[in-house]
This record gives sequence, C-alpha cells and structure tokens, in this order.
Amino acid sequence: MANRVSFKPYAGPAGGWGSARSLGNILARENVLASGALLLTRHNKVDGFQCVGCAWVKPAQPLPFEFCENGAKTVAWEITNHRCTPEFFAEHTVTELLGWDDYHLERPGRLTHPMRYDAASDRYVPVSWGSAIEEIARELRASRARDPKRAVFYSSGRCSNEASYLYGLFARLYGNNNLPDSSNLCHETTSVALPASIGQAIGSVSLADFAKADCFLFFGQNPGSNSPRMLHPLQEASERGAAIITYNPLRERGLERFTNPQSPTEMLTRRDTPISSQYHQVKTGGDLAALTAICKAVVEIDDAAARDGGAPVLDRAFIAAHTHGFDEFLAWLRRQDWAELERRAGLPRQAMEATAAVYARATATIGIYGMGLTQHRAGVETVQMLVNLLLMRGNIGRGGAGICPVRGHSNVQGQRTMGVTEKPELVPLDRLAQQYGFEPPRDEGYASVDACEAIIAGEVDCFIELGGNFVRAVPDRSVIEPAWRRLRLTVNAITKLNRTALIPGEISYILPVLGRIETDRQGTGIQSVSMEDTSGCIHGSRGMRTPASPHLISEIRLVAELGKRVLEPNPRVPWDAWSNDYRLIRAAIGETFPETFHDYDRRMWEPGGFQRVLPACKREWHTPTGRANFITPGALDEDPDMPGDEPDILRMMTLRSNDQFNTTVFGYDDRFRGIKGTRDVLLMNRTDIDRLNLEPGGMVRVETVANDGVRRELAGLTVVPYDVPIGCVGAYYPEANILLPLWHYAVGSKTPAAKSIPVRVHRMEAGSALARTTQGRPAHAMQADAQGA
Ligand SMILES: Nc1nc2c(c(=O)[nH]1)N[C@H]1C(S)=C(S)[C@@H](COP(=O)(O)OP(=O)(O)OC[C@H]3O[C@@H](n4cnc5c(=O)[nH]c(N)nc54)[C@H](O)[C@@H]3O)O[C@H]1N2
Ligand SMILES: Nc1nc2c(c(=O)[nH]1)N[C@H]1C(S)=C(S)[C@@H](COP(=O)(O)OP(=O)(O)OC[C@H]3O[C@@H](n4cnc5c(=O)[nH]c(N)nc54)[C@H](O)[C@@H]3O)O[C@H]1N2
Ligand SMILES: [Mo]
Repeated sequence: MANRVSFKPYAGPAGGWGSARSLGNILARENVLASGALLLTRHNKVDGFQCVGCAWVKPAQPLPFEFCENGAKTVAWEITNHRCTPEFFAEHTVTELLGWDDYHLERPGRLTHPMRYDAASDRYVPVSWGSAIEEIARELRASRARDPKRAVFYSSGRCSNEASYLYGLFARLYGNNNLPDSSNLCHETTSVALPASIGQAIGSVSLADFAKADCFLFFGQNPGSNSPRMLHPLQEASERGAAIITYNPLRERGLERFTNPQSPTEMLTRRDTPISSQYHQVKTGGDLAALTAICKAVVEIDDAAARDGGAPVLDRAFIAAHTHGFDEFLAWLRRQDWAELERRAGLPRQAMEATAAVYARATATIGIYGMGLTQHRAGVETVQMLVNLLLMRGNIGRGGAGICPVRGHSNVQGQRTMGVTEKPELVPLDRLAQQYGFEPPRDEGYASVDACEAIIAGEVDCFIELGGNFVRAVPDRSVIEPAWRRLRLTVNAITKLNRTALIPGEISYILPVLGRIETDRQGTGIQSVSMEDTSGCIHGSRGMRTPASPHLISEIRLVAELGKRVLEPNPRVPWDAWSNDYRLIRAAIGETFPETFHDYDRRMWEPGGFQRVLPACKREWHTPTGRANFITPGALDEDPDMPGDEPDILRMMTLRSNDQFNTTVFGYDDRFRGIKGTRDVLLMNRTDIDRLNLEPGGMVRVETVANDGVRRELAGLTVVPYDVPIGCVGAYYPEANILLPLWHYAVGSKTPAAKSIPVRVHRMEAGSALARTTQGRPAHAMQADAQGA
C-alpha cells in the first residue's frame, strides 16, 4: 500500500458516500467482494451470525442490512481470502516480523496451522495438534503442581458465552481466578462504579428507551467510528427534536452530522442530520469537574424555581423513596467553587449552565459514555457523578431514561456474565461447587494490570490467551516485553498474527481458531453459539462460511481438550460431550444461572434476543444500602500522576482511528479526522505548537513525565494542528502505549488511564526521524511505497 500522507479537515458527514466507498474498498482488498456482500445480509439477523465488531444493541426488527461500515470491515477482515501459512513463517524470522507494524502483521491473512516457536531458527514451525495440546497440557500440569496461581487465562471479549463458560470453569477447576480480560482495560471502571451506585454492573437502557428519550448526554464515546449503528437511533432522536449534548475534547464527526448510508433518499440528496445540539470541548480528564458543575447548576435552577414559585427541578419524591446520600451530596455541591470547576473542566460556567438548563426541562434523559470517562485516574468517581446527575431527576428505572455505558468487544459483556472475571464475588461459586463437586478458589485472581505486575515480578509461568493481543494492548510496552520473554509458556489462540505472538517465552505456540462467522461442525453436527450485547440482550449466532483452513479448532474444543488433559477426570464435567454438542453447555449454563438462562436454547433465537434481569430497571437496588446511592467524591483533586500545571506538560489521550479495531489496523486513514496515510501523528492545539516553538508538519519526540526511573519515549510523530483544547494532545493507540505507565490507572478499577498521560514534546531535528520507536513496515511494503510515491 502506497501511503500518501495528508492532513485536511474532513467536510462530509459520518456515514454517507464515504462510508459506502470505504466498505467497497475493503471487501475488494480482502478478495471477498461477492461472497462478503452476500454474507453481510445475514449479519445481526435471527438465524444469522452476530457481528464480530462492537457490542451495540441488535434490534428485534433489523434493517435489511443491519451493519455499519466498521462492523462490515471487521467481518471482511475475518472472512478474508488471504492466508498466513507455514510458508509465510518459513520466509520470515520472528526477529524480522517484530519490526513490522500492526497493519502488516495481520495483512497476510488468517492463520492456517498450529505453530510452535523454534528458538534455533528463530521461526515458527508447523506442529500437529496432538503434540501441541500434549505439551501445553504437560506444562500447565507442572506449573499447577508448583502452585496453581502461576498460570493466567486471558481472553479478549470475542469468545461466545459457551466458550467463556467453559474457560472460566477450566480456570477454577485448575485452581485460580486468574481470568483477566479485555474489559479490565476498558469498562472495568463501569463494573466497579455502577454496582455501588445502582446495584448492577451494566447499563439500564434498551433500544426502546432510545426511542423515548428527549435528552442525551454524551460523554467521551465516539459512535461515528466505534458503534456506528447507534447513529440510526440518534438520527431519529435528533429529527424528533431531542437534545443531544456532547462533552468531548475533540469535535468528532459522528457526533456532529450523519447521513444514513442505508437510506437511498439521503444518499441521493446528500442530506445529513445534525446530531449534537450542544458540543462542549472539555479538557481531557475535566469531566468530573464538568459533571459536578452541571449538577451544581441544576441545584441552582431548582433553588431559583423554589424562590420564584416555579416547578421544582429535583425529583424529590424519587430521591426520598429510592436514594441514599443526597443531603451529603447536596451540601458538597454547594461548597464547590465555580471558578475552580471552570478551570478544571476547561469550560466556561455558561457551558455547564446551558447543559443544566436543557436537562432540567427534559422529561427523559439517557447518559451515554465510553473510554473518555473510564480511562482516567478518577474514572470511577466520574461515572458515578454522571449517575448522580441522572438520579437528581429520577432518570434511572423509567422509560426513556437511564445510564448507557457503550461496551467494546462484541461479547465482552457476555464473558463477564459467564464468569470470566478475576473477582470471585461476581461468580456463583457455591452453585459451581455443587454442580461440579469441587471447591472453587475463593481468593481474587489477576486482572490485566495485576497480571502484568505478576509477570514483571516473575510470578507467572504460563499465559494462555484466548483471543486478543495482550502485550500490544497493555501499558508500558518497554517494560512488559522483556518480562514476557521470561515466561515459561505462552499460548496464542488467535485468528491472525499479532505482536504478542512474536514475543516468545521459553515455549510458545500459535493456535489458529475458528471465527464466529465460520461453520463450526462437531460430533453432533453444525453448532451455534450465543452472545450478549451492551443492553444485556442475549442472541444466538450461527456461522455460515467455510472455515479458513481445515486445521482450525473451535475455542470450545480447545478448552475442552486442555480440560481433559490437564485436570483430573470428573464425571460431572463431560468435556467431550460438551464439545460435541454445544446445547449441553447451554443446559449447564442454565443450571448455574437458572434465573436468566432457563430455556436458553430456544430463547436465544427470539427476535431481539432475551434480556437479562436488570434490577435497576425495575427500581430494585441491589446495593449495600438497598437504595440507589448518590456518591460524593473524596475531593476534586488534580490527578496526582499529572504533575501540576507546568505549562510544558501536556495531557495525552490515546485514540482509535476510523480504520482500526483495537490493535487490528485496517489502514492508515482516519477519514473523519482528515488524517490520511499515517498513524504517526500528534494532534495539537495551534497555541501549544507556537508556544512550545514547534512547527505544524514538524517531527517530534514525546516523552512521559514520571519519576520512576523508566524512560518512556515515542519518536517520529508528525505535529498536526488540530481543534483540541489547549494543553491536551492526542496520539493513536496502540502505538502510544509505550508512553503509558502501568501504575497510572483508575483508582478502584485499575483500568489504565490511557486518556491522560502526562507528556513533554520535543522537536526532532531533520534526519533524526530514523530514530523512531514506532514499528516499521516490511521491506517489500517500503519498496512499494517508494515506487508509489
Ligand atoms: N471501529 C471500531 N469499533 C470499536 C473499536 C475499535 O477500535 N474500532 N473498539 C471497541 C472497543 S474494545 C471499545 S472499548 C469501544 C471504544 O469506543 P469509545 O468508548 O468511543 O473509545 P475511544 O475511541 O478510545 O474514545 C472515545 C472518545 O473519548 C474522547 N475523549 C478522550 N479523552 C476524553 C476525556 O477526558 N473526556 C471526554 N469527555 N472525552 C474524551 C475521544 O475524543 C473519543 O471521541 O469501541 C469498540 N468498537
Ligand atoms: N493506550 C490505550 N490502550 C488501550 C486502549 C486505549 O484506548 N488506549 N483500549 C483498551 C481496550 S478498550 C481494549 S478492549 C483492549 C483490547 O485488547 P485485546 O482485546 O487484547 O486486543 P484486540 O486488538 O481486540 O485483539 C486482536 C486479536 O484478536 C484475535 N482475534 C480476532 N478474532 C478472534 C476470534 O474470534 N477468536 C480468537 N481466539 N481470537 C481472535 C486476532 O488474532 C487479533 O490479532 O486494548 C486496551 N488498550
Ligand atoms: Mo474495549
């Protein structure tokens, strides 16, 4: 791919012709133009397969094409006709591949054979499934005999409910709760904040609520790129006059304007719908202050109404009947100083008052948020402040209102429901004990950050990865990569090559697995699986594509094979029967979780799926106080990891482009942000560029400000003047992860604070760009670039 680099503000809407073109390009590039287009009609349908992209709600009455540009990209990426074969591995040493960037590593296509790392030739070489499973099982047994806490079972949120249930059970039978997953890096903040506030770890809204709400408060989530199907209900909301109020340091196009690429009229007339009615460019990490300010302004409106005989704004009846902690919260709000709130939010008082004025009049409000709130040191308190704001007007547990965390991976939520979690209190351990006749471990296991710490400390032997790209997704690459090499065993059960697989331990395997879109045939015939979307609805999914290679294994069978060989036989744990017939796994799940998963096999095919029991929706509060809690933050302290207000220290947020799914990079364009042909950029405010004596288009080196003796540096970024608040900068994840210290995370949830890294930016002299620390491209791609240029 020839990379022509350009930076030009994007004038079009989200969706629209740009989206249709981009989809055509990717189907063609993966060489699946005809078959891909056909498969997409079965996407997110009853009896079809569930999208492998994001977790956004799947409606009961789907559109004829219930998919979006980015969901279609992730589908095309999985059903590609390109293959990464043993010949590919014979041609390239692991050391050579380590120099490639993420795009070029996944570009060769789907993995086809189980491979084992051979240190002598520095290459992955093909092995038989039998010997792979045998050796992995032997290593796991040896480590277990030493101490069952020395193995870690990671997963990224794509595995089905069925695979996740078996994986969680396997870990507990093995003897630990070391089940970190991608949600530790993402919405763990939600899983800690919401139970304390409203007594459930997930949101409280469904699609029906989107159709009824007249106010949406949008904090730090980017639907245009990360959950584009959400733009349809938002477009409808905007057209019926609902207020959509956004707080985001960047002006994201999907939150500004949208053209529905599935509407012929809109496409032909090039009509677009404005999305946000107010847009406030809050300082990164300024949301706790901004939300506090909105709450304070609501109180002031209520005070004024009381004075002037107007209608009250606080829902006092709801507060009295259903909540706890309001008086303390109110007193705290009254003590907050406006000037201080303005300074911390980076916004004038009028902005927050304007939001409060609309919110005070709205009849039903939904609060939506994503990584812009969860990936901060004060993430838990910030999410709880958004809930406080909703509770003030009784906006939880009634139609059209509620809290809506937008989950990431397509089944990240289902995994947690199934027991993939390091927190024993989230799992019905007593029931598992009874069902399977064993004593499950009761102590807390490793979350993702804990797993990194344990690996660095040398306390882990074996790391099993069921999906994902752990080393690339976690902070502090320069610290974790050397530690990774000291692991005894690393197993990468994945679909495409990625960087984690290229940092071998003593013994390392790549095990190629079936994707969700592929037909999964087992002893009793073709199998189906199920997943849970972000609104807690569970849907069936049936693969329909011929597998990428005859040597692929299903995730379920892989776990079962390990279970059989690692653990002592247990007649109540029928690994073979389960992997021959997934209906039996669903029956077992129904036994563990009878309230929700009774009659599972039938209900998962109901249109729209079936919904988990969500107590907060019925205003039942499963909290320690038995009520919804107003939670007053400790203090509005500055992030102690962000050293003061020194003018040359900037706050860096790490961003996703419109052309990636996490560490999977589809290309080098970020259409909506007007960036083409590169990901090595630093988005900066013009004032900061001038103030720090840098130049637009100039090359810079970025360094983390931390006094822990670790040097964290990323060189070779191009400065792009951008509409971002003064003092804030943006760079792409995962390239920038090398700058994020492992200990810089949200208090309470340990979600890495990837949206506020304290950095200094230094000018690089011409020529020194060669010293860059980002990955490069393979030699053949560089040649193509040179020819294309
Ligand atoms: N196409 C595509 N879809 C995806 C993914 C993908 O990579 N690509 N990833 C999936 C996953 S796993 C997840 S978790 C979700 C992630 O989806 P999002 O939650 O949308 O995550 P991000 O894109 O990291 O950041 C969201 C927004 O936060 C803003 N932001 C940054 N800092 C702050 C802040 O301090 N305050 C506020 N208010 N806003 C801030 C950014 O400008 C950005 O618009 O998407 C899922 N869907
Ligand atoms: N700085 C910074 N760091 C971040 C973030 C950030 O915003 N900023 N975001 C964080 C977030 S929200 C998340 S969720 C994590 C993501 O962390 P992960 O979930 O670990 O990473 P992914 O990039 O989603 O994993 C991609 C790999 O999964 C494999 N794969 C794809 N499909 C399947 C499948 O069906 N089965 C199996 N077994 N494997 C499959 C492919 O081989 C692919 O290479 O990163 C986190 N890291
Ligand atoms: Mo995520």
